[in-house]
Amino acid sequence: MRITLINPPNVEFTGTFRPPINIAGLAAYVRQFGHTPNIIDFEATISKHSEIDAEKMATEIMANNPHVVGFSTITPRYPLIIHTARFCKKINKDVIVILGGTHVSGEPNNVFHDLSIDYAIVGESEDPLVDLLNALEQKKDVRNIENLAYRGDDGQVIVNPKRTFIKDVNSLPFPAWDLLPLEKYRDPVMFHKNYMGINTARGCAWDCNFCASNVVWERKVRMRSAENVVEELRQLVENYNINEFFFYDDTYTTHKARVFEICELIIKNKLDIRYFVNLRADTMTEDLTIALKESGLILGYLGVESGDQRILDQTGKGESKEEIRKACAIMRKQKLPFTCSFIIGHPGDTHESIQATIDFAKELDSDQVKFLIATPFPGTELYRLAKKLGKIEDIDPMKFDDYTCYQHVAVNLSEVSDEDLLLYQRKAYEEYDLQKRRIIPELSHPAGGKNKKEIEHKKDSRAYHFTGATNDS
Ligand code: B12
Ligand code: SF4
Repeated sequence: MRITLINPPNVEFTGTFRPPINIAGLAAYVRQFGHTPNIIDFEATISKHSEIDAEKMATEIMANNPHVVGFSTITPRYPLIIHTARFCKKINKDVIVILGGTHVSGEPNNVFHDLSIDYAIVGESEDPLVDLLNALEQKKDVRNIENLAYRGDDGQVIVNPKRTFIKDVNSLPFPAWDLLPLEKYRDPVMFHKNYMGINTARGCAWDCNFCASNVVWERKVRMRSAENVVEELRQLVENYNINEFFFYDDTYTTHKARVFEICELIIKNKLDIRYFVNLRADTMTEDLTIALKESGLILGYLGVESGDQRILDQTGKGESKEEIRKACAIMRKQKLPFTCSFIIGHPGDTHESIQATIDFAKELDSDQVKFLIATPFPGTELYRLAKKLGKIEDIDPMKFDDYTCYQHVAVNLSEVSDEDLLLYQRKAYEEYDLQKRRIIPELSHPAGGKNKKEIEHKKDSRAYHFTGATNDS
């Protein structure tokens, strides 16, 4: 079967493009079973909001005459996917349209409100996708395929039971890099030239109330071996001349022994690479920081979430402010740059607790910050809470484009108003910037010449970095 896998465009523009290794992995997988995948990465090719045109996208998708079109779905992109799918069906009513990814895994019942969607696959999708393509090709009944969601005869959505997870994640093929527009993957702030994403594990052992990781991976962590990971890096360095990487793992530092092994192998194999990863404060130790830095880590991303211990406890993060302070001190001592990410608008967040978050951000003095607005993504604890409180009872799925964590308060679960949450978000960036200017004397120098430029660059960095980067470990 010919299947075209789609990464829809970002609804906020950040200047960076993240390689969709999820669909590149699926492409590599289905290819092993004789199917013919291709990938269209609209995130990489559409660079302005005004360029988003669902009809044009559908025309490009259908130009390949696929049997199946599969959209990777994160929540804010859902409405655009529906518009595009409608046009695909208009061009060829027989094309099969399927959805997969975190959004559909969280609320499969909610994705069939439009007739242009034929099937959804929930959770880990490699084997269910092959089963679906095989069944469609052989014109067999698809209704017993595990992980499949579909519209039953009476219009009712049926979600089949899930199959067990793939046991050995080393058995997965490397992503189909040959199907990606590799020259497009640029991140002018982080990296020097083209870079690639890599996943060294699936799942996260923790269970934070705002996080959507467990929606797909159910808190089960499966790790690739150090050898397997370094082999993927080696192939990218040697065959594609890519030396810069973003490790997409939820929490890269979960198992220290494996991290040490990967670091050692990178050095032993003389891989000249630079990379950045998501960390957890309570996993950071001095020896680990040194090993990471020596093997090429240029930035660690730390999810701090709140500066108020009561709120922090409520998120289920399982960390204390003291542990976070300690991790930041270690990274500062070892001169490892790091980003701290915070959430404003947690359930129960008050003016005081939000101010405590802003103050904690200033105290931690990370190299960069990110202040997100709390958003109840389908399948998360926050989503269940919002439902329980009756805040999303009659949610219109075509309004999911508000679920960006920036510039919108999709559902307010805090004790302060929507307007105030957005004001606090701005205030947080402003106060952090002001402090940085005081700390870095050359940046606080009266405007003019080089110094002014640096300040502008700093601001730009934030805009790039903090409006679309990824994870929140
Ligand atoms: C890279 C990344 C991005 C990239 C690109 C996303 C992309 N194209 O996939 C960028 C930087 C753009 C991004 C942005 C955002 N992201 Co993001 N991101 C990630 C990250 C770190 C890795 C994704 C990945 O490759 N995972 C590994 C692969 C193997 O897993 P997977 O994507 O789930 O894919 C599997 C299945 O879901 C399925 N599948 C996926 N696609 C498809 C398609 C088809 C057709 C089928 C059948 C199956 C299928 O098959 C795969 C293999 O089994 C995840 C964290 C995570 N752990 O996944 C967050 C994550 C996906 N992001 C998330 C969020 C919240 C965001 C933002 C909404 C908010 C923000 N500011 O961070 C923005 C929104 C941007 C926008 N406005 O559109 C949430 C998802 C919440 C949701 N319901 O949408 C996640 C899960 C983080 C989290 N822990 O909560 N993100
Ligand atoms: S926020 Fe981080 S630590 Fe918490 S569940 Fe998500 S990935 Fe795991």
